[in-house]
Amino acid sequence: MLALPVMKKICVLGVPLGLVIASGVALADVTVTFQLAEPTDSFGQELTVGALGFLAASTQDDVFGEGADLMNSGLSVGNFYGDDVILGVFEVEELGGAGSGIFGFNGLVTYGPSDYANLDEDDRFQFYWFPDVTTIGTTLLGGESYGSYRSDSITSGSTIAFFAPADGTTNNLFVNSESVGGDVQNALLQANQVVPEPTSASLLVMAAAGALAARRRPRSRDCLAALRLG
Ligand SMILES: [Ca+2]
Repeated sequence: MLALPVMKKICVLGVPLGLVIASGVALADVTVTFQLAEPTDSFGQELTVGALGFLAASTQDDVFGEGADLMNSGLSVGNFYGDDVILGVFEVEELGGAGSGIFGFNGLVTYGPSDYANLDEDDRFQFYWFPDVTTIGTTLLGGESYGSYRSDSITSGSTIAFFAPADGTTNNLFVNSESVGGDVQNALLQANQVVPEPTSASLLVMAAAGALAARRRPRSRDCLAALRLG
């Protein structure tokens, strides 16, 4: 019976049946089947099953947050860091099933035209992966190892490059390293970046805040003493 309202919608809009995708996906939604095969950690070793990565979009400029920009970002769909927003979170699995020996990310990203502020067609996409993060929602802190990748070119098997596709379209975005016969250099899929530790300047600010709090403490004790005396 679920099919009835959909059929009615098709008649009203005059849209060909072929444009209606799987249930739960509205006509104007963007869908991207994303796959990235054989990313590696900082040593060039295969990631372990369960390690997380995310696909992000930059909604207002052409650059993505890197390094310290990622500090305190929560690793969940819909979270913004600056003007960049996380569209999908994936975990490493054995692509092609157990025994294939090929590890990577694979999943579907779907969003509607008004799901994310300022996200428009042709906004840039970028993928990040975190060899040591396995819990969705993790807050990224200093010292976290990560890699990031995007390309303006459409690589083999893909229908789009790393740009937001048009509303209502279904797309493939595949990234396959040379180690699995793809056309992306292995070195580009190595996690060779680190979220920096807090700088000495920010530590000074924290120390100053601590000193201020310490100065306030005796005063509050004085108030308590005055209350008791009163
Ligand atoms: Ca940006």
